[in-house]
Amino acid sequence: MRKESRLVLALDETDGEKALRIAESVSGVVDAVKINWPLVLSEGPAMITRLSEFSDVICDFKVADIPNTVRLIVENAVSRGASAVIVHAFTGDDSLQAAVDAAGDAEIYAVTEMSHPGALMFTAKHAEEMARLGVEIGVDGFIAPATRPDRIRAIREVAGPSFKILSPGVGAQGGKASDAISAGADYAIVGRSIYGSDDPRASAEAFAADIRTVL
Ligand code: OMP
Repeated sequence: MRKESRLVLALDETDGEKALRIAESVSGVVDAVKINWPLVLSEGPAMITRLSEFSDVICDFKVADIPNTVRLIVENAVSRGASAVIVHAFTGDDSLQAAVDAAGDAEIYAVTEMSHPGALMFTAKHAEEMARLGVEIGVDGFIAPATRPDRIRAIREVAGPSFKILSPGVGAQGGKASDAISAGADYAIVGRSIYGSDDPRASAEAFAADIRTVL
């Protein structure tokens, strides 16, 4: 995955043509496009392939299942052009291992602590343990919350320098991209504040400029 602007677009727009227009308009400004169930359920998994023609595509399916089902989902996403797949780590070692084995040359990112307030109930309490498991199994990186930069620091401490950290929760959820990068994230993930704005490219450029202030 390219590492220039350190910005990933979370394309949760559900109108397929609009989603493609936005992705094209920000290409060159963002390093990758992340898609999630809203777009895939409304427009079909062919969106993975269409978007992969002009960007690295991260399939944020937050896979949380038994190893065989994890394998089937990851293989399918990668065969359609995904460069990376996001999976939950709380499923444990065998499911996480299945994801890594199925990914081949694609990357696996494991969710540690989620960015929303409810994450404090369960995922936050085990975030470091999940990061340690990810390191042992050999995932490519972790998802850690821009809404709590101190928690990005904690995950970075466990993961060390060679694992990537992608950080959502910027903009609409209240986090700041430059704070996430300063705390140790490699990339900030931004959704509504870019795809929901009147000028997605200008908005993406503004986030990229904010990130540059701390590089
Ligand atoms: P916005 O809040 O619109 O910027 O979108 C954030 C994106 O990141 C959405 O696609 C979320 O599903 C995703 N996300 C989080 O917001 N919090 C997390 O803890 C994890 C993710 C994710 O895995 O990408």
